Amino acid sequence: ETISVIGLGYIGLPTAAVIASRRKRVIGVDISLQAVNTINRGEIHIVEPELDMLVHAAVKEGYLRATTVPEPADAFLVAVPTPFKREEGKEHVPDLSYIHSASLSIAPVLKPGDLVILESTSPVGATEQMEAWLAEARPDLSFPSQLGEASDIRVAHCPERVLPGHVVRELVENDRVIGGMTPRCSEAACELYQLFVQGDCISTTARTAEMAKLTENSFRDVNIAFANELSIICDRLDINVWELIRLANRHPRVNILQPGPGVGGHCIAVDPWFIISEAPEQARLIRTARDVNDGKPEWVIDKVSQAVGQFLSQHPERTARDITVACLGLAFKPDIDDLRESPALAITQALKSRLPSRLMVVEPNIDVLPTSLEGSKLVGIDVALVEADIIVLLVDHKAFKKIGQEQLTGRLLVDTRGVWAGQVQRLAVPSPLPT
Ligand code: SAJ
Repeated sequence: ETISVIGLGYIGLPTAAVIASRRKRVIGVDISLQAVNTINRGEIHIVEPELDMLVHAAVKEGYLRATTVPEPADAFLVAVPTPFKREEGKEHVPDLSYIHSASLSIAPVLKPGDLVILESTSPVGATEQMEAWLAEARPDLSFPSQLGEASDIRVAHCPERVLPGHVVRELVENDRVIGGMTPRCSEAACELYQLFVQGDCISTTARTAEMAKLTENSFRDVNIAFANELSIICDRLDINVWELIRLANRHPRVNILQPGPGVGGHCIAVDPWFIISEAPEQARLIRTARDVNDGKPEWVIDKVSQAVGQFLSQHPERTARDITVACLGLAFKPDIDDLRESPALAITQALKSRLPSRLMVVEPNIDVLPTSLEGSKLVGIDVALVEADIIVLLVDHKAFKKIGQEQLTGRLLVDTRGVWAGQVQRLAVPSPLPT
């Protein structure tokens, strides 16, 4: 049995490597020749703990091989990006072009009995669309006679749900929702996942599986929005939100998430739009949560401006030009190097263009600043702690949690993650009085 994984990114590559580690022959396919060459050398082109060893072993033992052109296999797992795009008047329309090109590329090598699984997070109806694209593009079929029960291949949606940073463990331990186009398809997909999944594999329809994935990430987005909204309310009322959440969470049925500078990454800030774009009139809470989370960076930028004003009123001899603001963290969440869709990066960029002050950036997980921050200084934490007048904590990286209170004295702090403000009452910049 040969399994092909289409798309060797953050989901596809770990999945290919885990299946290969079960001594199954895996062919990985990617449009990037550079990624393919890297993998075939037994190396990896993304950052994910434990993945390097897994890929190295799989390639060395001959179970994993990468290529840019699909080859025949018995099962195909499609793990390609599903971003959103702009379309006349609408800003967030799901972009299925990668699924479309993946379908066109595998159609010529499909044979009766093959299994095609869509793992990419997708809007409701995408799996049905993929099945149609496959049938249409197959040279050996007279479209559209063979869809659903009549199809000679089996098609299912099994959304990935692994947490970046814990992918290798979660791929094996998490339960899987398996949405077949028909019960026969679900059965075949379950059998495949049971090769490496220790969690339960639960069958449903493709549409329900699509919506389940979108629901999981929207649930998190709505709950983070609740925490972010609380942080803004508490700031106005001069209450420490971190203490407040700790206290409220002592209730047996309350479990509030943590506020932050906004929601980043390519999942939680994207997937709710797939629901909103299908049901704009009904998805009111989900849309508001998106707006609350997307509005948080601007609120943080305001807080930093207020801190600058406060600093200058305490030091009348200084000017905004000769004070130093240090931004701690650029990644979209702690202890990773991923800057994509990061609110910390967006805030730092805005501060760079709007404040006349000197800007220092601390991000222990990268070596070079992104081009959008050219001209700013990437410094170590020690330098920032000595030179900064205002410290803006944007990511709760391990290195920042170790900073002691004594290293912060005399500085103004804007702590968006509660690393310091969570420990001590009123360490955050005091809010102006309610107007
Ligand atoms: N965040 C907060 N407060 C919190 C939790 C998170 O502000 O209490 C922020 C993070 O800082 C980050 C963003 O939310 O900017 C998203 O981070 P995350 O750790 O919640 O999630 P992701 O995007 O890394 O991964 C999510 C996961 N989904 C859920 O937990 C429901 C993961 O299981 C999915 O597989 C992944 O999306 C995906 O690929 O869809």
